[in-house]
Amino acid sequence: MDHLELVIRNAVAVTAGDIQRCDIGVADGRIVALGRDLPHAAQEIDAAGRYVMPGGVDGHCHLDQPMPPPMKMADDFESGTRSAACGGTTTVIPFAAQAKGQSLVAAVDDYHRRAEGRACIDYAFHMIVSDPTPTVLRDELPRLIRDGYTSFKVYMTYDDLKLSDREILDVLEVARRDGAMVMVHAENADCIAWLSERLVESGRSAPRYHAASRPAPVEREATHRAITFAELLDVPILIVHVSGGEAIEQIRWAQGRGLSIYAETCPQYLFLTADDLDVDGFHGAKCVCSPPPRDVANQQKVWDGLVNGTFHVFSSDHAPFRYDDPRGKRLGGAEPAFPHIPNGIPGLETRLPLLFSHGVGTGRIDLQQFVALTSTNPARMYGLYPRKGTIAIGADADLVIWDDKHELKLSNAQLHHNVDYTPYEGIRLTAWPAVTLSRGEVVWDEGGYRGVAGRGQFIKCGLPAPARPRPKDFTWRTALGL
Ligand code: DUC
Ligand code: ZN
Ligand code: ZN
Repeated sequence: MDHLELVIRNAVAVTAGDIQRCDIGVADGRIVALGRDLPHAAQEIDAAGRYVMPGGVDGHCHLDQPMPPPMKMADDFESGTRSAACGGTTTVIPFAAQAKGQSLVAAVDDYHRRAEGRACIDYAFHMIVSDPTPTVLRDELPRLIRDGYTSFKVYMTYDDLKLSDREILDVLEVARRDGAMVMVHAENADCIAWLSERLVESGRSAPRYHAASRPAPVEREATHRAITFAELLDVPILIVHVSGGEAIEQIRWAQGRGLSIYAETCPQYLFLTADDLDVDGFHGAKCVCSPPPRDVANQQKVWDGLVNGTFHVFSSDHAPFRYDDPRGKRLGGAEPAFPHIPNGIPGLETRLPLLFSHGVGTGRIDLQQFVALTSTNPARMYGLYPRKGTIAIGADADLVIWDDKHELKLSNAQLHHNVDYTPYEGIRLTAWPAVTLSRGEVVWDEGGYRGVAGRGQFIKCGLPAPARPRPKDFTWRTALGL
């Protein structure tokens, strides 16, 4: 056995596959031994029968993403990864976003500069493809996929990011050929523009009308359209931040037809409703995100989707903007009309404690489902498994020791992001990480944040696990040579 640098004793080690009592031995930042009565190590942590899980993998968060000035994200790689670590996440995958007219390689290079020396936990990159020029499709995208950037997001809305249907098909064709994973933001841009114009013209410009401008059918239609594109090209896609029952119906319909349609949801669709945008003053802006939170019946449908396997990943979609800030929610005035309010809410640090407390703690999901949704599946989906997302010999020692008897009322004062609010203020929790370890080093324990900016490493992604040989069984695919 390798010389052990750290042993975590008396763990109840939970993976997506099983639960076992064991000690966990670590050397060189990796798990090298699992068993009872491991030899003494220089550093020992007694987990005392607590659950020990793979660290969270947040497969959807936005950090220091370039924005049209003066808009600015509140968290960079330093504050964002600090906050993630304190909430039990040990790998983040934010987005290198291509601006229209920009080379995709330049966007990735710029994003590396933003991350360099700042992260305290490991990170990989997705890309956002907003300008799929012939050069991007032919040269840049294939090269970047080979170089470890194997997933990218396409938008069906937002003027500065959205692709036409034809462009989405072009991008899916590359993903199919090279085995990449495409994440889709599914909302119908024209419907949103039309509804927003009507609402503002009639004086309905308060934050609560953000929800009215993007009702469920707008998401349902785009979800169905994205599924149709994936079917045409026979390529897996992941529909991100699914907000409620109507989009879920489309996804289940597609999954029932045997299509490889994967789905993600986020805390805002379990813990917020449109009523949270409909509060006194301008405070509703704190919950402006897209798609918007729906109602209690839709929250239940999202819980059902987590329980019954419709959803594969549970991410934060952390998109941090300060509330009381002209670069944040008060962009362009003290109370801007809803179409000008930056979309997005913070959630990196609260993602795991919220789902553990209200999912596992209430018996809705079990411990293994929790690990699968928050760590193992995103690691698989984005080609980081088994280095990340599990407790196994050879895996990175990214581990969370949970305190599942930790009663608290959530308050922004206890969080470590750089945002001046949490949309989950006052929610009661029953669990919080006692210790977070990143490659065997403690980055959080009950005494506080222990990480160091710059210790986090960039990790290249392999090809996603869902990629599989494509059958040639339908005439239009055969005609296209797919
Ligand atoms: N919606 C997005 O599409 N991205 C970031 C945040 C949000 O609300
Ligand atoms: Zn999105
Ligand atoms: Zn997002």
